[in-house]
Amino acid sequence: MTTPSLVAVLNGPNLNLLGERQPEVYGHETLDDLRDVCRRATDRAGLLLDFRQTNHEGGLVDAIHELRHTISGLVINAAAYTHTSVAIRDALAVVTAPTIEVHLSNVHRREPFRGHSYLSAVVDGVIVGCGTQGYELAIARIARLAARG
Ligand code: CA2
Repeated sequence: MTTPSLVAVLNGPNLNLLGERQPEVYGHETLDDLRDVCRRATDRAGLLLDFRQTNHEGGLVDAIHELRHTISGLVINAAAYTHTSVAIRDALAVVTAPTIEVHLSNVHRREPFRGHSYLSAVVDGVIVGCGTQGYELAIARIARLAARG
């Protein structure tokens, strides 16, 4: 029997506050709820989940380095670092597994600075404005791409 493939979901700064503030932007679900959403999605797809959140840029870079050889797919919401971080972009650029950038909110309907991502050019897909369902969609996409080999 083969071991199921691993999908990592990485969340950046302040996403630990989900559900506590700005529900009109980010919804009512908490980070634990988001983990459950991702767990159900990976279970459905027959994949294993590694779900993390950090408030630190280097923490995201370290996690990408640690995971890059063992994952079959990566979902990343780098939160505010999306709009600032060349370091996270450079780390993602060496990941060979399918990688999907996700944002809960529609970043293009918000302040202009949120419309630019340093990450989008080095990932395989981008999902914005679909709330926590965006993570489900990203995991389904990774399952499809991983099955193609
Ligand atoms: O829409 C997204 O998922 C974002 O990545 C969320 C980031 C924001 O900087 C990006 O532009 C778009 C912010 C995450 C902060 O989340 C909070 C949740 C509740 C209360 C306060 C912040």
